[in-house]
Amino acid sequence: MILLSDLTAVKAALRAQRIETPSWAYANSGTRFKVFPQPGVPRTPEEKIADAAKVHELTGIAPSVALHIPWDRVDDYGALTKYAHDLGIEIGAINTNVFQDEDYKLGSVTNPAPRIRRKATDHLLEAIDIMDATGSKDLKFWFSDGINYPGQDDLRSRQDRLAAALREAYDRLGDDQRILLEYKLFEPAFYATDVPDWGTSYAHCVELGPKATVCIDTGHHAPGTNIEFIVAFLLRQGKLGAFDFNSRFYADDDLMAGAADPFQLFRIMWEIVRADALDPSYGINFMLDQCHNIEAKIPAIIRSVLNVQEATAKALLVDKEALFAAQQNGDVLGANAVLMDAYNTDVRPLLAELREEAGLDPDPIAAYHRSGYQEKIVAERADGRQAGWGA
Ligand code: LRH
Ligand code: MN
Ligand code: MN
Repeated sequence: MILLSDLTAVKAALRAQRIETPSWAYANSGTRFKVFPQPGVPRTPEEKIADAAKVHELTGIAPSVALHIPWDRVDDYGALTKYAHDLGIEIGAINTNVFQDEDYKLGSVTNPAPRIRRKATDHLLEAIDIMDATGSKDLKFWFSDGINYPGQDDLRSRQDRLAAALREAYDRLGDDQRILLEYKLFEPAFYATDVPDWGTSYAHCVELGPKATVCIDTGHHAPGTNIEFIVAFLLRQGKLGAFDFNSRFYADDDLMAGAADPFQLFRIMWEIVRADALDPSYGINFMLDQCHNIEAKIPAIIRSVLNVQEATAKALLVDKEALFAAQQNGDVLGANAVLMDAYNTDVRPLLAELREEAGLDPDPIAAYHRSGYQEKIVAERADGRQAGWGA
């Protein structure tokens, strides 16, 4: 039973919610088999930011964009930041890329060759310079490092090399900057990955200190993994820094958040709400990390933002008192019913009302289609220089 006074609090929490969109989701992408280019896709980091600004304008809750270096490399990051600010956008997490260079065949920061480790670590440090220039607070690391065959390299030495590179980057961080260390079960390495799971990431973050936290990419686990348990555990330890939200049916599918398993997204957001960790002041960066290979990109990103918002609204509707009482009483079915009642609530009318109250269109996707933006970018960006993964 939701009281009117509770609804005011739910709406306030939803108004404060922030979701960060990834620059690379606006660009062309594909599987390793084929990239299907789309007309109107951005050619430059500026155009990716302009698209992100459109998503924010229509949803009201996506005011920052994550960059990926070198995909978003520019000469003047100060100018790029000013360009973003003029459109109402902040520069979010700076993602490093040590996975697309010939030199990194046997690893980047864990490579057996000192010269290559140096090159990779220098890239991590370069990303901190970019943070200084853009005002970004989050430095995100994902290492593709790993090995394909037993015996190929020494597992333990690779952990030592990883720790050394992380330490060097950590020591270079400013006071209000932090590291987000992302893990992934496998791919591109198939036998052993150097940061394969949350435990490895967590242990390195603890060793580094308070400015290092774990990033959970929802597509990076073995099938059946209970991700909300990881969320609850890391929150309790104060070590959850960020999410890369996306959906998966098989492996790292990078589909729209909330598309494959909206119930899982709700369970994750419930742990966030349970810990009072939704508000931006808590410090969790709720990012998307997706690729829209066959569907229209901007509408897909809007859909993803709305899916996260819907899961959050449902989590905020959980009747906490009833839930905790049922748990205390050992009422297994009652407790489960409280959670399911919230999940089964249709929150779309509530969110439409919230948007109208904020002066937004109640249906952001319809508003996008009516806006003429897609036709405009298709006409303006028609010279075939579209950006993609690696551009
Ligand atoms: C790795 C990953 C990581 C990268 C992004 C492009 O699979 O999730 O976050 O930076 O994809
Ligand atoms: Mn990711
Ligand atoms: Mn991924």
